[in-house]
Amino acid sequence: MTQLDFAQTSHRRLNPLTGEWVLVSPHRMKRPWQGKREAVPATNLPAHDPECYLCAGNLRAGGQRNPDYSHTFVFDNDFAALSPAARGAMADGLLIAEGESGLCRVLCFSPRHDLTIAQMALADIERVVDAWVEETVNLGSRPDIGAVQIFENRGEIMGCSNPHPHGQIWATRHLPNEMEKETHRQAQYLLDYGRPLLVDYLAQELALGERIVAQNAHFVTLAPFWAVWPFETMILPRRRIGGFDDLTADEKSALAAALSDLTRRYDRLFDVSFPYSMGFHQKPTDGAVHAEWQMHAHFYPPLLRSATVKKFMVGFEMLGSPQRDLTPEQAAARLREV
Ligand code: H2U
Ligand code: ZN
Repeated sequence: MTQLDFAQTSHRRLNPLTGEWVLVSPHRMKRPWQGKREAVPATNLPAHDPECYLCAGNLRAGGQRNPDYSHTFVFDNDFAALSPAARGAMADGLLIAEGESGLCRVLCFSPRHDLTIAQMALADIERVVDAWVEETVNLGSRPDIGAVQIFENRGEIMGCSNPHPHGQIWATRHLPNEMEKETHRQAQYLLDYGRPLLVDYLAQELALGERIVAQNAHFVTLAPFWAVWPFETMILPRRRIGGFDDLTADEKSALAAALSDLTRRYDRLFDVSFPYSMGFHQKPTDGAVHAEWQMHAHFYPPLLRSATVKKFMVGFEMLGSPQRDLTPEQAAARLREV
């Protein structure tokens, strides 16, 4: 094989978790930008906002009143995208559909309207991790739920409806597309090599070091080799952990610490409360063992070169393959240094 110069040559990289390729064009970062600039989010929020539907004691849009909670608070989404009762199916030639049952929950991370994970105390982030464990166990133990997807949309630019620190949990009967791809690819790898894919991947990255952002006793944060978004990262456990329900007390604390570390790095990168969509992939909750599954977090931040210039996924990205300019190695180095 001819040597490939990552920093100079356009190339494509394989995402082994999905089987999809990403186009990397490292020489393009220098191009001029006269396009859209985003607004920088407001930073002077009150600790309690009487108008906020997630603050303690307030009325929600659905008409219910939030309790006077002092740490985390979880409720059924008043405008849920899934209903537990959805049934039925249709198959008419190429027109195929089926009822998709499920539940949507909203998790307030803190009663403080003005905080983000980056600003929360470690002990309070640990309570968020505890809530994720509890939701995984409760939703996952239902016979009609096959997958528990935990996520957070952070910042207006990512479509977040409210600055109050919160995330969502959507639990579905079937595996959503990304979970389906990752389950299939991890299962095939375990069959072929006898070891979980992400355990091998982490070992390779730790040996190289260039894409590692941070690490603690139980978790490693890195810019994946196949990252699509400019500052995309993953948080990976060091040992094989299928899902939230497999975490030990030490690991829960270490996960909270990893989240705190990464979100603070992001905020320092462009000196702005950093927007992203993040979420955890974990083993399906269909009752099977899923020895192939290694739980992990994906962070997908939209910002490219400053607090106001966003990466657009349009044109070739929509019709062909995703494409990136900055290399994951350059992104990891910048996140390591801040
Ligand atoms: P996002 O900001 O990530 O969109 O999440 C907010 C969710 O909260 C959203 O799904 C729900 C919305 O349906 N919500 C309620 O359940 N009750 C409310 O009073 C307002 C918003
Ligand atoms: Zn609030």
